[in-house]
Amino acid sequence: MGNQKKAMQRQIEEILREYLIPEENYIYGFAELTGLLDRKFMGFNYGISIGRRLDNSIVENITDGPTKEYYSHYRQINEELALRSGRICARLSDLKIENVNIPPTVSTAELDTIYFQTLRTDLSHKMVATRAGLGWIGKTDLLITRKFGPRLRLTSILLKERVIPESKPIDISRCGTCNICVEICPAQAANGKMWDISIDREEFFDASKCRTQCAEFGRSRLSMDARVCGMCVAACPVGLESRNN
Ligand code: B12
Repeated sequence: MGNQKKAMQRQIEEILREYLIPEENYIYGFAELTGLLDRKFMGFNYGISIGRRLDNSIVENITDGPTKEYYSHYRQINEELALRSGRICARLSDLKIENVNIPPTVSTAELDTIYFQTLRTDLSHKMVATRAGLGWIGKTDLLITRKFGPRLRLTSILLKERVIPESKPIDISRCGTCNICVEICPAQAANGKMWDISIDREEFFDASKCRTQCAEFGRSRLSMDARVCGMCVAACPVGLESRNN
């Protein structure tokens, strides 16, 4: 890679370190996405995956269902991710690095209209994260990272140019025989099958069962028209182990 691209790469890492603070709350990585994205992202074959950890004490209060505290926490983390990735994209544009900022999630209204049938949006942040080598997909379809387990929320920035360091994608699950999230899922949405990049979500996880349960918890526990649960996030032993990271 030419010196100019190497210099550009260093500048990108400096910008990320400047905005993704405090460092202990963030992970990020670089993804090669050629051939993996929706046509609407034509030409954007590279990505930056960014993960922001959730507060352990709030996650661990999710025992038999979501709490109001968890709901406002994950919305606050969405806002923080959107703000930080927005600022990073502005700096990348200053350097004439073409980029697309993909928002952390979609609204409940969009979930219930545009994405109602498929529960599939234009870009899977988890896919960018596995391509960046940040983690694998667990049995209840969460990204599991060594640093935070599934206790994180994600966002992604797409890039046109290969001004990113090489990354080592993770293609198969490292959950082994653990079935804790499968058993604790109140919707019984997972069948325990292990993920790898050749199998589709539907083969191991029923997202519509998950949504129905999330909606029911929104009504019964938060008196809100919200989709929230988090029991799989809280129960994962990799997340428990990650507390001291
Ligand atoms: C639609 C959606 C939902 C739906 C459906 C959930 C689902 N599992 O599909 C509902 C409303 C039910 C939901 C619920 C929740 N959600 Co939600 N949701 C989304 C949203 C907006 C789109 C996901 C999407 O398009 N899925 C389509 C399917 C096909 O892809 P996928 O599920 O992302 O994952 C597949 C690919 O990544 C693929 N893959 C991975 N690597 C590779 C590599 C290659 C080469 C290939 C081919 C494929 C591949 O493997 C996965 C399985 O097939 C994302 C935000 C986003 N844009 O990613 C947040 C997101 C997935 N949700 C998130 C969370 C935290 C939740 C909840 C825990 C929140 C809560 N409500 O309490 C629950 C439970 C989630 C669960 N166990 O999955 C986080 C996940 C963080 C993590 N640690 O993984 C995300 C990323 C939001 C964020 N910004 O952090 N959600």
